[in-house]
Amino acid sequence: MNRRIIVCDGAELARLWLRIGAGDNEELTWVPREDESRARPPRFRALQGGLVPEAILKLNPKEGDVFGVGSEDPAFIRQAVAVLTEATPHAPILVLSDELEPDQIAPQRCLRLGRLRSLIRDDFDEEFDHLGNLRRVVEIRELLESREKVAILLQPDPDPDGIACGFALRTLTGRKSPTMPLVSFGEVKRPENRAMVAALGIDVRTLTPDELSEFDGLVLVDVQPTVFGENPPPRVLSVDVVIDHHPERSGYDATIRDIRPSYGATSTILTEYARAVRLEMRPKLATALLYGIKSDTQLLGRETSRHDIQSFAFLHAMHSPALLRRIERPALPVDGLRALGRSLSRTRVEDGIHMLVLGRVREDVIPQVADLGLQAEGAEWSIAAGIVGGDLVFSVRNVGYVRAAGEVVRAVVEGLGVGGGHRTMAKGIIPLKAFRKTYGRADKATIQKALHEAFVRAIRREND
Ligand SMILES: [Mn+2]
Repeated sequence: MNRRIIVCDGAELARLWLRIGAGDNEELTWVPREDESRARPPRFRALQGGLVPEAILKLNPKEGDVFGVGSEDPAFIRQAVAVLTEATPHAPILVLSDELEPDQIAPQRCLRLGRLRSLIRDDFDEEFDHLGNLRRVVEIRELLESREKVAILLQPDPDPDGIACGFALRTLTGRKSPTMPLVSFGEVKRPENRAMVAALGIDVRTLTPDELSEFDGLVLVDVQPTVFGENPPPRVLSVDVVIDHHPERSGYDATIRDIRPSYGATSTILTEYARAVRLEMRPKLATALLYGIKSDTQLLGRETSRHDIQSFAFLHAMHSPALLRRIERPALPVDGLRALGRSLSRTRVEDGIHMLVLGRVREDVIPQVADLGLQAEGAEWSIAAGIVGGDLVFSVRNVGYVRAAGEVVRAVVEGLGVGGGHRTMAKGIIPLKAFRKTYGRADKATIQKALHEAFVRAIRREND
């Protein structure tokens, strides 16, 4: 193993080095200051003859060894660097000092300056952050402990962030669904969100505001009470716990509120809770929270904080890739594949647009086909369209360096339906009735032509 040769300036620093755990591969040396000669720190040896090249050569430095120099005295550091460079011209040197400024030392081929204080300080700060989160969890647990039945209320049409947080909070309080169900005033609608609850086996019960009276505890995650309209039910106005990352709202009471608008996802808050109490993070929970962060931040794109990135990294090591794939790539039904096949047999890329019109399909097939369509050579835009119930539904993807997909889709559906999205992903819905009124019919050829022209117009309009 390559050695680290450590040179400490004085006994104080040498003792600090021991305190924080000197490594087995470290050769520990120190240079006593005046009147320190008898205070040799254990395991350290004094540089024989002081800080001179001969003393370094006596340590028998080999190719591959590296040096660490710790001191708060710029003169000592300059001398040490000069001595080390003379003894072993190519050895890398790490200088650890809080006092030295980079311009106080001559440029070296392979030298890095580290701050001893911040190296230790950052760890302290992180521990105190964990402690703050631990306090939250303790408070929440104590508050809910004596309650028989607690509702975890999500926003209507719950999204992955909310679902993951409900699941995490229930795990953190040691409860199961009978005494702490996830509830919502509206059902889980979006196909990707349905895929998530199906893959994870999480139940979200739809109930009316009146039905909240059967609970003696109420927690809101990823949502705040005043979201529920002008006159939210009284039970919602007075809640036990609110955990959210949306901007803080007023006009409601909560015994505990933890609102962190700088966070990209509430799942990040729950991940920090879990870490603070050293919760055993099972793959299923890790996957849910990871997907919560991923979908709320558009894969760490918009509105992402360092907290989100740290939590994402933590969860990534523990999640189940197979489970995540099942959520993001739900199994395609055979008739959906046949519809794709028919559409692919006539496919072409025109004006950088690759459009696949599928006819009547299950809704979750459409976004997956849109993902696939973008792989066509020459495609800057991919559009997959299908008929779901009484609507024409289409998913849009683009390569990212063109106009924002959300804006283009809004222009396409203007006056006809609803739509929107982000930079590279968007979705539009046009009721077939409205489509027929404008274009006469709603067969595949008409849809293909109408959407193509509308997209060309919208993309060009955006470019003006
Ligand atoms: Mn959220």
